[in-house]
Amino acid sequence: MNLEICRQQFLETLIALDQDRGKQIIEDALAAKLPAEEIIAHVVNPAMDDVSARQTNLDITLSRMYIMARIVETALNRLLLAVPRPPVPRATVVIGTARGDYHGLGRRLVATFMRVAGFKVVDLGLSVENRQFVNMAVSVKAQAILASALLVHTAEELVGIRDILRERKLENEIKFIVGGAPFNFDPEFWTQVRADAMARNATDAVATVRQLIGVG
Ligand code: B12
Repeated sequence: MNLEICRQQFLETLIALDQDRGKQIIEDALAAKLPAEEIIAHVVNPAMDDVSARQTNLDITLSRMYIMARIVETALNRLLLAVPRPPVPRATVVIGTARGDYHGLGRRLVATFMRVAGFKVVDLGLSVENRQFVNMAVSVKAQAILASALLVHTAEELVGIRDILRERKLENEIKFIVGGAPFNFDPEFWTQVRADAMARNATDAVATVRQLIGVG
């Protein structure tokens, strides 16, 4: 078992909608001592990217997509238990998916990569109000808010986070970073929601947050 074989097998399993086999492939990969964070980065993430591209080309129906997403969720839940956590967090970030938006896989990948990179991550989950993002960031003294949106209209609403940060004079302490399909489709869109930055994927998210808040 290596990462490439594992990726191929996992993708075939998603296409075949075989939930039991999906679990087994992840167990086999962990048993073969492949590191959990590598499995996330080189197996689960690219398999999901492949599936997303097919869905965008309308090759996959929504009902099949639901089942695939559940296979990926199960894999992520298992792998998260195996990801090593650094003892002293570098900084704290709050992450969540925009209000009315129930796309969670990308957010969970970003959260995992941030944790692996040494950040404390407070994950508010799906459909988060703008005010909730800011209130939580203040209460845990977070240096950044990371907001995920996969639908154009939920992405547009994120501008409210900027308004609240401005109103409460928190713009110097809390950076605001966005990501998700609408921001990838239109590379200028993040400026419309007046974010401090966007990132295209989980690896770039880590680099962007590090740069913005000045953590090495
Ligand atoms: C899987 C999926 C679903 C699943 C979600 C399951 C789940 N548990 O998440 C289900 C089937 C439930 C679903 C439902 C719907 N979906 Co949908 N879905 C998708 C699909 C195919 C893939 C999304 C995904 O998981 N990608 C894989 C992950 C890993 O990638 P990602 O989310 O983009 O995240 C990466 C980056 O964007 C970035 N990132 C993400 N978040 C963040 C945050 C920050 C801060 C940063 C820095 C980076 C970052 O890093 C991530 C990791 O690399 C997309 C198509 C697409 N191309 O995106 C449509 C898509 C997003 N869905 C769409 C639609 C329309 C819907 C529905 C309205 C369909 C319907 N008629 O009911 C509902 C909406 C439900 C709701 N209110 O949220 C449209 C949105 C169109 C639009 N213009 O707004 C898309 C684009 C499909 C399409 N081609 O039309 N969907």
